[in-house]
Amino acid sequence: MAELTPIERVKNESRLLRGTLVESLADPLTGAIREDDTALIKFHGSYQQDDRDLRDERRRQKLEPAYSFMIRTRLPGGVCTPAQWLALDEIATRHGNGTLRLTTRQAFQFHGVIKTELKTTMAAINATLIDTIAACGDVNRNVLASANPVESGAHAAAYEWAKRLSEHLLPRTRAYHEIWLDGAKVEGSPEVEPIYGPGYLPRKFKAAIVVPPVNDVDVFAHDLGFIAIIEAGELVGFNVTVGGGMGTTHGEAATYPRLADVVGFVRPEQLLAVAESVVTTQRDFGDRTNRRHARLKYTIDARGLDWFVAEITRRQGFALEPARPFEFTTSGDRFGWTEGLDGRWHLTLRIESGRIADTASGAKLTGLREIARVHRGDFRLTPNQNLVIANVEASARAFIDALVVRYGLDAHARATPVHRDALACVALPTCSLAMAEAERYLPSLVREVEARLAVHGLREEPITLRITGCPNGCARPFLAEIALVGKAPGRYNLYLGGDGRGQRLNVLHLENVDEGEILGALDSAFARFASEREPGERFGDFSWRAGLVNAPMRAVTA
Ligand code: SRM
Ligand code: SF4
Repeated sequence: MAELTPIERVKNESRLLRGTLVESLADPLTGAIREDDTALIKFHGSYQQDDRDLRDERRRQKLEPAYSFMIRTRLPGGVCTPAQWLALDEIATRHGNGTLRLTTRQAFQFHGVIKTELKTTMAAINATLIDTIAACGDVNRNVLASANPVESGAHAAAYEWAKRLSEHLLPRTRAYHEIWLDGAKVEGSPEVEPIYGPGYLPRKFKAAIVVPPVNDVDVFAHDLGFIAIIEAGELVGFNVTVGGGMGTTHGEAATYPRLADVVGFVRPEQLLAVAESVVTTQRDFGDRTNRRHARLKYTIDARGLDWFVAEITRRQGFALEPARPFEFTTSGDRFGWTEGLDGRWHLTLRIESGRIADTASGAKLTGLREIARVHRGDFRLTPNQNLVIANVEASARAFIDALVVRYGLDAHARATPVHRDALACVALPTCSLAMAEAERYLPSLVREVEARLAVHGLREEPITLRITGCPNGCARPFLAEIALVGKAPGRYNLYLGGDGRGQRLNVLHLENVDEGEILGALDSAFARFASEREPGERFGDFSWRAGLVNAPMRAVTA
């Protein structure tokens, strides 16, 4: 029988995620923590990283790498108050690298926190009533919900269900409170993890709730998804999706992105039971011998979808009803102002790569601080690294608009569609897995792509462009119409053919190419698209019809 991966031992021997984290933090001789603890700290919402820009120089100077920690919050549905925003801003400025990073999973990330400040920072985040439990690790991660949740009853319900789902699947160990908040040690009867058990899950697990017609959460990229079904204006339940995921490894055909399958319909009151049966099935049958084969998508493909549905039915004690019709028209965010049913307003801002900082191109951190000081509604992080200033009274709109312009936060009104919708993962210098640049490369890449589009009269064409520094897929690149996936410094795989609705995977078009080759290929594709497209046809659809991509099509049909 194949051996379990080393991380399984670490989890099982960790006394429910405690390990030797306390000792690691207290060790003054290094800026790092012990190796086993680097796996455990993820469950608490943090990753040990080192500044890759400085690696070679520090090696030459015989210094240990410039270690620091990334901290990620758990923020179901991405909602926080202005008071929380101000507190998080202060934490980023005081303990981090002076930036707030909005992620593709509606959370905040802090980068650059050094070990000696880690505990204070974790406690400071917790004091804002936002925690970091299970933001990373082999557990259910931050639960996504369609943004603009107060726009209709269904959006508000989706947000409430995202919070309940996140709470329901939260680890029960008190380790987080003990280690970071000096909580009392648990005495007496041993703690249990009723859903996860001591080995937690074989791998990360991700869930999302979406309200059609905008597939802003990319629901088919998730292990578990719920598509809200609204009939006569009422939320009657959800279609359930299982087995989505993006991560792949270059050159390993046994790893692949997979779109989730729609397996049935449930009533709202059945949602938590279904989620629990999916999670425990993955807990018991997921592959714990190979982390590259451990996500739910591989469990389903190894045993078959019918087996999987029968197993969750047995566990939850009821059958799913047949899936109901649904339709997605776009993925991504809706920018600018929208009015909610209650007469309050929501402004979606474009935040490039989710990075909020004061730089030469604008004082965005300061600007949002000024807005948070006067804003009486809330903030909502979108699943596309953008930000909604939500629940604004009509009378406050002009004031907010003035601040948005003053601090250069009005990119949503100025940027081309391709720029507005583009996503890039963090990549260098903090991500230890990056093979190429992504976030830092996006601005110049977009400028070059825009220039090619303009030549062919396509400047205002909505096209989804996503770039990641490696094939793990953190910006969900395999759903984009154009995707660059990092292979080596300055070299990428180029994918074409997503559908702009998050229902079709793209296909490898060129392998291991540099910027010149990428832009050359896009230029000729745009030229053909401009002259041969059918009315209203999207670039991704044209890529298939024109034979720019040629492979079995993998798409979800409603
Ligand atoms: Fe991710 C690992 C950043 C969303 C798939 N991801 C990482 C790490 C932690 C690198 C590491 O393990 O050392 C990156 C930290 C970079 C840094 O310096 O901050 C990282 N992932 C991100 C974020 C910040 C990207 C962003 O630019 O916004 C996103 C944080 C989300 C959050 O708040 O929780 C982020 N990651 C995603 C997504 C998109 C999603 O979830 O909707 C995916 C693809 C969906 C999926 O999971 O299939 C994703 N990240 C991965 C993977 C590949 C997993 C796999 O199944 O193979 C890894 C690597 C791993 O787990 O081994 C990874
Ligand atoms: Fe890092 Fe790769 Fe994720 Fe980008 S896609 S953040 S390079 S793990």
